[in-house]
Amino acid sequence: MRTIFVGDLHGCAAEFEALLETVSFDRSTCRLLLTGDAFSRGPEPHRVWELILDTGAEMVLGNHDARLLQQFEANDEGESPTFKKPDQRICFDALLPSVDALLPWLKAIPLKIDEPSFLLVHAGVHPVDSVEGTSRDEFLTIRTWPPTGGIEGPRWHDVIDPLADHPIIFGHDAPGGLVVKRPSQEQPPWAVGLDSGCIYGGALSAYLLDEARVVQVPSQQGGARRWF
Ligand SMILES: [Mn+2]
Repeated sequence: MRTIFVGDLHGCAAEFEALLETVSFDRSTCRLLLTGDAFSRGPEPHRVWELILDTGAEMVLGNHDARLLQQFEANDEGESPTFKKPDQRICFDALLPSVDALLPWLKAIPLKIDEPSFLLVHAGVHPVDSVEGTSRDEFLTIRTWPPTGGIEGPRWHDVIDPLADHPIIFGHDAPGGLVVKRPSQEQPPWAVGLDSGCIYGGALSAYLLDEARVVQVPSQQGGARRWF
């Protein structure tokens, strides 16, 4: 089996399909894993959901997925979900017809997938306390270290010691862009950050673990979709 990671989709289904084709994805021979933030903000959240079902993709929970889960849980309990931005309601409404399958799927998504050959998280891990000492909020949103709450400054992966033979794959940091950190040119990466800002007009990125190689397709969003 090949192992393929894909970065933050944010509803960019067309780019997801293009990337799957570019890497010759085949469900019978490939394991597909997503860095999270699959649906929110973008143009086609429901098409992304269909592609997740078609491909059998696994995923770690992103901060946007966590919020979406909260909204669907509120709705499920007969309460009114809270929408802080208009695009959140658009995404919720688009996915609502599939809520019976989507809600249990979202509830079951882990904060990390930690295996002998990789660690997959949405945002990152605590650079001092490592995986065991990482809080839920840090798995979902960590970016700079020391934490600033902003997008400027050194990142957690600028500080952390590499895990031996165990690359950390993550997303979340579109402002930081694609990250590929290697101990040396000849060695495979120990850190791979795959949020290359597809929703903001950047690119959608995949990492092929077995080939230790990044593959990208260009965004089709034209940089025009900015709802926040
Ligand atoms: Mn995120």
